[in-house]
Amino acid sequence: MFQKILIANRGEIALRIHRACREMGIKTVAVHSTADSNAMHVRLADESVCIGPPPARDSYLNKAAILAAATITGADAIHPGYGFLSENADFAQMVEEHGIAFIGPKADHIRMMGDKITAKRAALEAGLPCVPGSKGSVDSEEQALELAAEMGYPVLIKATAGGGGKGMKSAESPAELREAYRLARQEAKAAFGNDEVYMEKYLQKPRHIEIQILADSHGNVVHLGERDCSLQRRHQKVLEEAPSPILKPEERARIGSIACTAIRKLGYRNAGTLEFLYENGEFYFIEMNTRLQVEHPVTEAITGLDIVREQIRVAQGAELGYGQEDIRFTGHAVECRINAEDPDTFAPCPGTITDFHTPGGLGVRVDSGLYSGYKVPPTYDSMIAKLIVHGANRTECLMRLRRALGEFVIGGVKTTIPLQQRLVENEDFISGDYDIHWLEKFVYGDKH
Ligand code: MV4
Repeated sequence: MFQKILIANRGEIALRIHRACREMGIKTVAVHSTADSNAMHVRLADESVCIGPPPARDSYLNKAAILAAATITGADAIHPGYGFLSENADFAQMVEEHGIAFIGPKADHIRMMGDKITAKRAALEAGLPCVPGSKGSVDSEEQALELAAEMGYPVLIKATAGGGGKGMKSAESPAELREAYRLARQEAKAAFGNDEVYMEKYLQKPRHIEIQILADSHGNVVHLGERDCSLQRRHQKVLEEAPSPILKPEERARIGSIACTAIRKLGYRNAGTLEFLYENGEFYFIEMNTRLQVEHPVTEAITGLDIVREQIRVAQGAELGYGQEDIRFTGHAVECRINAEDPDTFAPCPGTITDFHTPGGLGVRVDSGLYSGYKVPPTYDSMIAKLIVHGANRTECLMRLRRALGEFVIGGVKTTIPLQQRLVENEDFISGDYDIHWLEKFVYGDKH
């Protein structure tokens, strides 16, 4: 059993992980940059170690400094959270080689899913439905043109090392494809130092639906249903909900069962998320995330499970101890991401928090490292809080969400709360009628 866990992250997720550890009677070590000396997770942790200056590459991405901190504090395990080193296979491997448990999957699984071509190949072999496309990489413009002619337009060129939309270009004609192919490779090279690309049929109005799974090291796998993450702006999720307002129970059971079978075949351990595009009643696998995700609390709300606790348990070698039939889905949950940004221009807005009053009451959860007097540093991601609301059904959930957003007071910095307030009053959103492009139009276009 783990006695002490080092939390290799910052902000709300470091605090979230600390809370699970504290409830389990596990001591915590916070690591932090010089910009985060006064952070809430550092204050609450049993021990803390400063690992470097503000830039992430010198602190939260500094593998040697984090390993040294784990060694000197005698931590048994490292929880990487999300972002930073959470999907870095070399780090996971280094940690394990030092006799410290990595609270995540095996390095080989991180590596496999990090490369989108090997991920898709593995997914296909494990029986997941994928978007039609190239078998592997597309290595020349001629090959791209030939394949597109067979598949039919529109097509999409994606970076193998990608994710997050970088190195992704669509094309509706051969002329566009020549340009898209060149640009995608160029962008991928610049962003990832790897210009390998592949091709898919371009789905024009899908939803982004992801399936949360939990797997132990004994071959037990369950799914915790889906999250609808279609409301994104520039590949940043803004609001997520579970269950998806458009999925039927039979569809959930079918894709959930396919997902569990695939995860079992892969021999995967840890929490994980299978990302799908959903269009015209069909699921198409696109990527797998091998980490805890920002939006995990909506799944926790509807299942009553503590996903971080489950991650820690399975990393210790414990069995899940329950089967799919024991997972009950109750009600509806929504998460609003609250960023320190101008709600109109999205320009980051760091600064000192002068007031902080969080909403409360039945079905309301706020995950945030903020407090009155805290200084939001300019160095990191601008997400400063998550508001998660649960209700008996979607209507109740949205009424409660409007009430909770109205109670939220964050003074001293601009936040995206006003944008979230407009969103939850919108007719299309209320009826659940949105796809992955809808939010961009809402923010910039004709949906005000
Ligand atoms: C796609 C797609 C349409 N067709 N693949 C964007 C990021 C990357 N993770 C996958 N992405 C997409 N892949 C095919 N074959 C459209 C997107 C996409 C998207 C996906 C999910 C949520 C928001 C999005 C916004 C733009 C494009």
